Order: sequence, then structure tokens, then C-alpha cells
Amino acid sequence: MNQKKIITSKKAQLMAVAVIAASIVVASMISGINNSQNIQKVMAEEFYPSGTTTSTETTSEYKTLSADSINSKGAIIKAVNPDQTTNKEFWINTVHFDGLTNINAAVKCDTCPQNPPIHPAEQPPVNSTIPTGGGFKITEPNKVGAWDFRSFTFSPSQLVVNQGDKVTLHFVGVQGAHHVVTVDGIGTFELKRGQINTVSFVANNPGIINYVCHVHLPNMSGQILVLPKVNL
Ligand SMILES: [Cu+2]
Repeated sequence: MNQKKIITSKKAQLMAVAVIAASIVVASMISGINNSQNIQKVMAEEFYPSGTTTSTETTSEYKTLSADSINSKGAIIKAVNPDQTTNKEFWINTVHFDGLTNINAAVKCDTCPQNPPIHPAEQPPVNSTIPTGGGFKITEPNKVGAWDFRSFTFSPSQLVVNQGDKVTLHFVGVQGAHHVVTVDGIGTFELKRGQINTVSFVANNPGIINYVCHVHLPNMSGQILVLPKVNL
């Protein structure tokens, strides 16, 4: 198992623009936010990240703001507790989706015996523009007219953590024989099918940390949104 562990106490400098972008994303994720509130207090309404929380004190991860911190829909607004840091652990699979053009998939070989298609293959799109970078692949129609379209992605590709959390990412090589993954500010590593490569770091700065696969751009990419702590 080719595992790396990268501990870093200082993340790449996240620019102010990233912080602003993060605030916008948070605001868009949460319904009913009163825009007049301090943007620093725009936090989750009973919102919890999708990763595994290893702390036993999950409820203290967020603090309920003062009694007047109720939005127009009556929801209680909570903010990241500045005194609480939590371990967050995520398993990120490398995935590709295949769009096959007939139900009984054809063999991708013109000289091989073919499975009889259950229905005729769809016609390939005319003048389809596919981004370069390796993340998309279209297989031309074979002798029975079958073709397919492939799209690579990370699953999950959107993560949310709190500033100060210790974040552990396990990248799992499932589909796609070979990936070269960079987690911004953390490092770059190769990932092959059957490997799990782990990186750990402390999310010191609010903002966005991107992770990408250089072999499958532009669609094999993800973001870690680091929510800012607030002074209550
Ligand atoms: Cu890849």
C-alpha cells in the first residue's frame, strides 16, 4: 500500500478572494439566510458535513448564536465553535460514468463476435464538442453502431469542513487505471487502481482547497470548503 501522510501546519496562503468565494458558496448552500446578518455568522442551520466525524462531541462543533439569531423562516442560526476542532475523514473514490448506447453492450472490437443489441444504438451526436484534458472520452461507433461516452469524476467532489479541523482524505483508486492527484497546498501523488493514498492536514485557513486529477481534466476535480470560525 503506497500511503503517504503529509502533515502540515501551514496551508498555502488562501487569498482574500477565496474567502469571499467561500462565503458566497456557503450563503448559496443555506436557505433562508438573512442577508443583513454579518457574513461571518452565515453558518449552518443544523448543518453537518458529509464526512465521518470522529469527535464524540459533535453537537459542540457548532454554537447556537444569540436568541435574536433566528432567520426570517424561524430557523436557528449556528456558527462554528471557535473552541472546538474535530477530525474529519473522507473516502474519495475515483469514478467514471459510462453512457452506453445500447442495453446489451457491444464488444469494442470490430473483428470480435458482437452481443446482439437489444435495441439499435443511438446515433452519435453531430458536432459534439468535448473538452480536452482526458476527463471525457468518446468511443466511435463500431460495426453494429454501438458507441459510448465516458466521464471521470471524484466521488465525493464537494466536501465541507470547519476551520481548525484535522482533515484526512483517503483517495481510493477504483476506476481509471492511473491518476495523478494534487491537493492544493498539500501535495501531488500518483494513484493506481487498487491503491489507497491518504493525506492529512489541518484546515487552518477558511476558503477553498481544490483537488484535481491531472490525467482527467477538467471534470475530475473537487473542492473542500473550509468554513470560517467566528468570534461569538
Ligand atoms: Cu484521474
